[in-house]
Amino acid sequence: MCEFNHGAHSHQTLDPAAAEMLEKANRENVQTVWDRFEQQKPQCGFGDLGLCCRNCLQGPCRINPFGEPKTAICGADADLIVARNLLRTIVGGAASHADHSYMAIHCLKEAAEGKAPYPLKGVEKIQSVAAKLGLSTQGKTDNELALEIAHVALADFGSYSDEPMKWLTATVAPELLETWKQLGILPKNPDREIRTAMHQTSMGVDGSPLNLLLSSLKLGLVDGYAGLQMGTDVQDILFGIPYPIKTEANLGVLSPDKVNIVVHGHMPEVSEKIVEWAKKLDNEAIEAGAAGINIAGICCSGNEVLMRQGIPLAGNYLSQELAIITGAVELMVVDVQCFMPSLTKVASCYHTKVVTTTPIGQLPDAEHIPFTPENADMKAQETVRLAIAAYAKRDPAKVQIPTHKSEAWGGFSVETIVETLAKLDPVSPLKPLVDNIIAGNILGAVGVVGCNNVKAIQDQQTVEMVKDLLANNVLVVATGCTAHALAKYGFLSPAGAKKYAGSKLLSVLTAIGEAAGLNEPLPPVLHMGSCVDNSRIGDLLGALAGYLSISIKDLPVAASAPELQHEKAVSIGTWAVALGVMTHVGVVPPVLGSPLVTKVLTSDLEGLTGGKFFVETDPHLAAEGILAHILAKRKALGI
Ligand code: MSK
Repeated sequence: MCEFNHGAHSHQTLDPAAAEMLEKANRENVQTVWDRFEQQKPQCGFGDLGLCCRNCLQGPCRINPFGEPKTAICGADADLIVARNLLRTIVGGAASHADHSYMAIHCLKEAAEGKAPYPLKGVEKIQSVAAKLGLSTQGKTDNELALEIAHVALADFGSYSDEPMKWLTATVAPELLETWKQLGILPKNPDREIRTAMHQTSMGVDGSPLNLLLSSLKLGLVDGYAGLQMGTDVQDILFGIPYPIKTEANLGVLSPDKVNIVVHGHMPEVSEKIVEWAKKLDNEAIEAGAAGINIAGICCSGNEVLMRQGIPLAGNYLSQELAIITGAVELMVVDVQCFMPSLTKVASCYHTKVVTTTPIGQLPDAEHIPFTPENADMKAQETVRLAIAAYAKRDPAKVQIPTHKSEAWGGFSVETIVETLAKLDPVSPLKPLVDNIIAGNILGAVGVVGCNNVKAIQDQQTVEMVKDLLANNVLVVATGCTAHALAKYGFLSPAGAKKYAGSKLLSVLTAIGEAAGLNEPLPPVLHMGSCVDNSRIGDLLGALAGYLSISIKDLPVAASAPELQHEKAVSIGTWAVALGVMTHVGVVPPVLGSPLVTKVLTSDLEGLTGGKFFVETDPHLAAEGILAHILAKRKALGI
């Protein structure tokens, strides 16, 4: 199986641990994502520009940006094709997040009814979500209230009325609701919006690029509220609100003498149970000759169990194959989203078992262990025991674990941030933060989120841009694989504050750290969680805008996805733009084939929502653009 002949090409990563594993892959003839990227070159120019249409069987059609043909067989021009393709991309992202959220709601319902073995750990969140939804809490047990919350969520998915989603209207400020109402983009039942958008983009329906772009904004809101917000709220009820917790990041967290299990994907329903049963079955691993069981995370399953349990991060999206190439991973368990179909092929070169767990996320050569909320204990035990059994098959000659790992802090939920600030001002916790923004000690804040993309050097755009932002006293919050990237280079540690933060920002981080009793600064980048946890950033922005009685669009803030790859990153970005946030992307999305769509996204949208996209692949120029935006917002506020 392992007979890939690597051609001469340089592997593209900033991460020394990843580089070490790529050399090992070369020696052992294992193909990786970087090799497959080489094989795809040159990538299709029509696809790159968004000018290819496959929406009917007369096609595929393509538009020539430099001549003829200027229309597809049906008459669709470049603007229409690009706008339709963009909406379908956002539908893909919104559907992923809404389905993720739906799975969590199902689990909450089963747990609250006593049918699934998940004790509800987020009791404070039950109260705050119930209050947000306007539910009476009197005389109700936590389980009764949680069940009612699950029913409100399910009612949004089952609604056939023309009212907008309850979860959305309960979350956002009236002024934002009014903006979205005027634009006609308030989503109703999320499933219906996803269906309608697929219909709208099918052959012979919507011929208006501008109407399709408005629907893109609407689907961004579907992602934001049926996916991110609902998903985070429900997961916090099930698994607890995250609080600051210390861990380590990079491939060096894998253990040379323990059974290594890597959790990968997005669903904490699976990864939390694996962590629970790994602890309970540690003795069985010792009986099998190992020193115990070590769990590490990849992608957002990793973020979920880091945020609540301090499980270390093995790596981000582009490192998933590399974890197996260490030869030290007994088992990788995946659930949904972001796991490469190549995993089983890489695993076949080693002793690693790959386990799939959901009906929609299967791999032909993997072991399928179907998890449900009801059988999760049994299936988690089965999975952990499979890993223990695999330990005996580990080949010491093939084991090479990089030594690289860094200290990293996670768990910065909004609740935690407010609680920490309350140490400085118990009456008005946001005041110290806002005062420091007004005084210029914190110039602004940027949410840096998203993935790795093989088109960019792994982690480089993220690291270089964030360095520039921090040096200019901009506070950074991070989620997803970007948080992993920053964790690897020390940005999520107190030492990172001294190394990377500008002097004014450092003094604020030090003051907050001391007030919180840490005796050291807060990390300069606050890890707020997984992809769905981007809702926490939205909540923080809403709270700051509310405190100042201004709109989110007027805050000196921005968002950035320097290395995005997934459709979800595009739909999250669209939600951020709908909120009024300028959103940088460091990989050019396939829209440049339409001057109209490009202009609307990067300019005209600002007149509608206050937000827009900013495309820049150079990390230093990206930081410059973001800083200019923050300074302009400060000037407009008179600060
Ligand atoms: S896992 S969507 S590669 S952040 Fe959320 Fe990472 Fe992007 Fe997947």
